[in-house]
Amino acid sequence: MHTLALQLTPIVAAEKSNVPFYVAGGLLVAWALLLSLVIGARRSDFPADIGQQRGVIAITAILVIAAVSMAVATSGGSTSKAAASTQTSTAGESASTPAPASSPASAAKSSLKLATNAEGQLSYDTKQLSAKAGTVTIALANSSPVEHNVTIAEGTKVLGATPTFTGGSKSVTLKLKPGKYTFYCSVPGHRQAGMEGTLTVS
Ligand SMILES: [Cu+2]
Repeated sequence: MHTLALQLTPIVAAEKSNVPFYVAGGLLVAWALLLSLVIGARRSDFPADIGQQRGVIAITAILVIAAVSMAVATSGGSTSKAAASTQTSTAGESASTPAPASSPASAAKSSLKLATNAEGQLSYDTKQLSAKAGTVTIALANSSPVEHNVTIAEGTKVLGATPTFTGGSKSVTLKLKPGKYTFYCSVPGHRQAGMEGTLTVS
């Protein structure tokens, strides 16, 4: 019985601001002290029979339930306040989340158009191309009678190329990070003749 009183005392002390719980807990502590100090000290054979034992258990159970339910009832108020503030902060987060989610750089798609010289000169119509980082498609239109392609390289590393063809249009699609790339025609002699340029990805 001493043990019961000692275990309950800190709980009551921690909830002093809570009057109903304090009353219920105080009754429980008082009951435990009554049992252990008064009855237990005076009657060494207590509880003497099963009836007394059941009575003690019943009263103790009622007081424990009362104390616990008071604790639950009063802490329930602060719990719902905590839940409300959690919901508020969650709503704040979800409101700000779509902004970064809607603008990932890797989702950008760029479509570039490039054309060869229709008269058969060894040149493209531009020496400068630019695109957003992400998926980059370069379509080459070659209406000259000479076969051409467009090859994309980073330094000396070839990343991709269209087929070598004449007539119509062919394209190459690459995933590119920001940086400077070169584009050129890999048909022998064409790059040296001027079929090259810079692709800037930002
Ligand atoms: Cu060419």
